[in-house]
Amino acid sequence: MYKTTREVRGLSPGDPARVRGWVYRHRDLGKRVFIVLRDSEGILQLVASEDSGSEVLEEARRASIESSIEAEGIVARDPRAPGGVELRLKSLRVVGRAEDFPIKGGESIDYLLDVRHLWLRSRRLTAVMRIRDTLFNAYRDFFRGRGFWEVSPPMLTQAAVEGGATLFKVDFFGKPAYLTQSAQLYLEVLIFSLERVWTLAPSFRAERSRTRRHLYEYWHLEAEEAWAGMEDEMRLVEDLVAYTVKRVLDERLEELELLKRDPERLEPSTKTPYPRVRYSEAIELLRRKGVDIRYGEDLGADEERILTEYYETPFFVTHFPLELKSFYMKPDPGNPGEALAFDLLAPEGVGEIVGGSQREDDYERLLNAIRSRGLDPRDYEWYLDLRRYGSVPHSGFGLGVERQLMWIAGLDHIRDAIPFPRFRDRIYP
Ligand code: NSS
Repeated sequence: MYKTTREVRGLSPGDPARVRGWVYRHRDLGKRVFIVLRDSEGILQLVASEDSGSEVLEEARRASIESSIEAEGIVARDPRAPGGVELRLKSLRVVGRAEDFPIKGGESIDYLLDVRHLWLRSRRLTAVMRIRDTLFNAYRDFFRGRGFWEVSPPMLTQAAVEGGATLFKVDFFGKPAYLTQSAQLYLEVLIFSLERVWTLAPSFRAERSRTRRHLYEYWHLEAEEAWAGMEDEMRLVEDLVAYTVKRVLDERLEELELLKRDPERLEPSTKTPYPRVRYSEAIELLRRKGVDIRYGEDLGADEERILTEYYETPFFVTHFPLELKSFYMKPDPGNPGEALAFDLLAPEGVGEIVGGSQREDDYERLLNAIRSRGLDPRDYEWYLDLRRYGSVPHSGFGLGVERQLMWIAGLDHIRDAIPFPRFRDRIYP
């Protein structure tokens, strides 16, 4: 039976153990060879010495960086070893010897992106991927606990949800089709039978802006609820985000530490409610800070970053001017120029991670909204049907998984929140 590096660290000196993994570091001191072994759980020092026998010593010399190896030895304490434990080798086998590994440290980001398939072995990216896994599990547990149904909307679609500018066109047997920007319209269909639904799937955006928080393909967590207003939806979103942050703090402290991410910064975000600020107030806050912005203008990344300086947890910006938002959003009955819409902004400069709203549930008003944005109502016939047959007040939201992960893991660029990022006009492996 093989043990993981983590399990070996839990053994006592003198215990035998078998391990396998990849060579993370290699140091040949002649009479002794030190190998740091990496597996999915961490790292462990292996030592081959004259006591191991000349064959083991020879094999240890051959074990170049990133070779895969199997080894057997006796656990010993050594304060100089990472984690204070090492394995004194009795046997060693190189399974797949690595050629000279192209990543040695200090390479440029451009180069590292070219070898992303190898870079993903780094401890830093491994830690991020492990946190990502925890998030995915936490999303599912949260929604199951709340009685939501998980559904599977399509990726190939016929119409825009979030505006035509970012649509990826696909040649669908000579006719145009698009990659989905959001599952929302399909989730709206499904609430008429299941009432509360959610999904976690890729969304695609042909973003013209190259920023550190935009991908062409990202993972989108979306939910939709019948009988829910904007306030209900905001409470759902803050509960979801607080729950998932708590799960990461409970399960992924080692990873956060490896990423030099201070858990104390995340702790306040495990508590709700999160602050709420109206768009009009946000404009005032920004103007007081000397930002040249007027009511009616959108909040860009820079404006969002300045707003995040006021809060140490995520916070909502609500009631945006209607014309800034998509056709499906319901106007505030008390203030018809504003949408019952909210964004959730993550602190520490990250900005928007969630966009949500109450949906327009009136047939005529929705039709007018579609027309007034220059969209073709024929493309939205089936969507309009939902308002013809038993329409119901409802709300929903979408969360960008990589955006949330960027914030939680303290990443300065979204590319490292997903194993194979699609950005900057490139498709890496
Ligand atoms: O455009 S959104 O703000 N809203 C929607 O798509 C709604 N139809 C969702 C819904 O109500 N069901 O996108 C939602 C989130 C946004 O807050 C970001 O966190 C993320 O999706 N997002 C992105 N992440 C990474 N890269 C790109 N390009 C991107 N665009 C949006």
